[in-house]
Amino acid sequence: MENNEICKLLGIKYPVFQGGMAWIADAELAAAVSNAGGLGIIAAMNSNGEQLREQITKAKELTGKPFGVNLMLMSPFIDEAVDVVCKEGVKVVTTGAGNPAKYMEKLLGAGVKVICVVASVALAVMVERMGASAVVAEGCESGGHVGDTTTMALVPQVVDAVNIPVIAAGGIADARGMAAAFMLGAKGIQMGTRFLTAKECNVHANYKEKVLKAKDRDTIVTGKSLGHPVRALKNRMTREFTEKENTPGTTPDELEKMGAGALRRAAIEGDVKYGSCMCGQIAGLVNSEDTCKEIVEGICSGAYALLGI
Ligand code: TUI
Repeated sequence: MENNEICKLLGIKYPVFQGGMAWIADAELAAAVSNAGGLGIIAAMNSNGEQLREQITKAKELTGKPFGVNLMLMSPFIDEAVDVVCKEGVKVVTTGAGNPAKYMEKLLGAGVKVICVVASVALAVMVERMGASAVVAEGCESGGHVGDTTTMALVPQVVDAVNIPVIAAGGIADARGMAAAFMLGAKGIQMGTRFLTAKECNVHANYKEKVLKAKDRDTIVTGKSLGHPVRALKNRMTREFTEKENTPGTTPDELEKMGAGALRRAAIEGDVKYGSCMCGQIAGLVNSEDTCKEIVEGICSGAYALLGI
C-alpha cells in the first residue's frame, strides 16, 4: 500500500477514513483512528469556532499523525469552522451535505487539502474543477444525511468521471466491503457505522448497544420532504416522524421542530427512543466493540489478502 494514492497524498499508512459524524466524532476518536494508521476526522458540525479549536488542540496532543476535520456545510457554525481550520493549520478537511464552492478558495489558499463528500457524479466533477484533492463517493446505504444512489452504482460512475482519487463510503464495514470498493475503482474507504461501536468512540452506551443489536432492515430514511433525507435506526422518533411526514397538511416547520436536537438527544443523552440514532444499513454486520487499531488493521489486512496486494 506504499503506492496507494490516498496514503501518499495524506501521509497515512492505511487508506481508511473515519466518517466525521456530528456529535460523535471527537478528538479522541479521530486521534485513535489516526494513531491506528488511518485518517481520523473531527466533526465540526456541532461545535462553534472555540469548541472546534479545543478539539483540534486536543487531537494534536493525542496524535502526531495527520487528522482531518469534517465541515458540514449546513452547520450554523460553518463560517467560523472554516476560519478555525485555516488558522490552526489543519492539513485536510472533508466537506459534506452541500456544495463547498463558497469556501474552496479560502481553504486552498491556506494550504488545506479539500476532500469533498459527494452523492452524485455532477458534484464530483464540479469539485474536481474547484481544486479538490479527492472525493468521497458516498452511497445511500450510509447513515445520516444521504443522497439517493447506492454505493455499488455511484462509485464506478464517479471513478470514470474524475481524474482525482475516489474514496468509497456507504455500506462498508469489513474486509469484503473494502475489497469490493477497490474492485469498483476506489483508492480508499470511509466508514462511520463501524467506528460507532469502537472502544474509543464516546457516543452514549445506549446508542452503541442499539447499533450492536441492529439487523439489516433496522434503518429508515426520513426527511425526504424537507430536502435533507437522513438515515437512522428505526425507533419511536422515526415512526412518529414518518407518520407526520405522510400526513397531508403537515408543514416543514413542524417536521423541522421534531428533528431539532434529535441527534444530540441520542448521541449525548442516550435517548435512543426519541432521539435520532443515525446509522448505516451495514449495522447488521457490526457486532463487536473493537479498538480502532483492530478495526483498521483487521479490515486492511483482510482486504489486501482478498485483492492479492
Ligand atoms: O453529510 C453527510 N452526512 C451527515 S451530515 C449529518 S449532520 C445532520 N444533523 C441533523 C440533520 C441532518 C444532518 C449527518 N450525516 N454525508 C455527506 C453527504 N453529502 N451525503 C450526501 C451529501 C450531499 C447531498 C447533496 C452533498 C451535496 C449535495 O448537494 C450539493 C448541491 O449541489 O447542492
